[in-house]
Amino acid sequence: MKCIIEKNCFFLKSVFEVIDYPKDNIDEIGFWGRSNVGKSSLLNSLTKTKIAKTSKTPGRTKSLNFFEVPNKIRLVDFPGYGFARVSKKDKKVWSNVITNYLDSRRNLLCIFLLIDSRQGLMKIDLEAIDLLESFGNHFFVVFTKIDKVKFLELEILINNTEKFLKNITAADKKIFMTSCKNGNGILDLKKKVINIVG
Ligand SMILES: Nc1nc2c(ncn2[C@@H]2O[C@H](COP(=O)(O)OP(=O)(O)OP(=O)(O)O)[C@@H](O)[C@H]2O)c(=O)[nH]1
Ligand SMILES: [Mg+2]
Repeated sequence: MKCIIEKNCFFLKSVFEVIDYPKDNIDEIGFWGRSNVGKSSLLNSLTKTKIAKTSKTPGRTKSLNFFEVPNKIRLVDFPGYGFARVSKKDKKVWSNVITNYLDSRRNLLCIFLLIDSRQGLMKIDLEAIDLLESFGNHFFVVFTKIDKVKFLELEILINNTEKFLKNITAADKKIFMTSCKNGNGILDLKKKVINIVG
């Protein structure tokens, strides 16, 4: 299969302020999820490069990082959430760059919302889903690190998540299961990206 996102995807820019978004309207796909869930690793696996910096230290990616396949698509690595929380009781206050991007970025096609398969949907993930739902951002749940979880547990995880997502209008029915460690599910996700890009 010829894959447009492999190899010819390059780092464009890191954006901390709304004013610095790329100005042209190339389509974009966002990769979002908790700190350390594996966003940058997944981007590297999809593009078969090492363009996105990965780290064992949560909260490494603080900006929106734009990666571009020239004239085709941009993959956007989001800052991870759930790392710096004001207090456990408070609702998450999303940064302006995230809410503005989700709310008003016209060329944003969809979001891949990454969930650690060892934990499943956590409260903070539900808050992220609330935000996506409120802005009407079409999103796919992508479970990561499935190499760390037993097959039976994965089945339960999928069933519970499918049930939950039934009531979320913005959520796609398709759930992806991935591992960057052994490559499981990466091709499936890549096909989806190619399909979305069209
Ligand atoms: N076992 C396993 N480890 C993984 C997988 N994907 C990522 N990791 C590890 O998880 C850690 C975090 O990965 P990153 O890709 O940096 O996570 P991130 O979501 O970009 O993190 P932030 O940028 O801090 O939000 C690294 O140590 C990765 O090697 C996977 O599929 N399986
Ligand atoms: Mg990262």
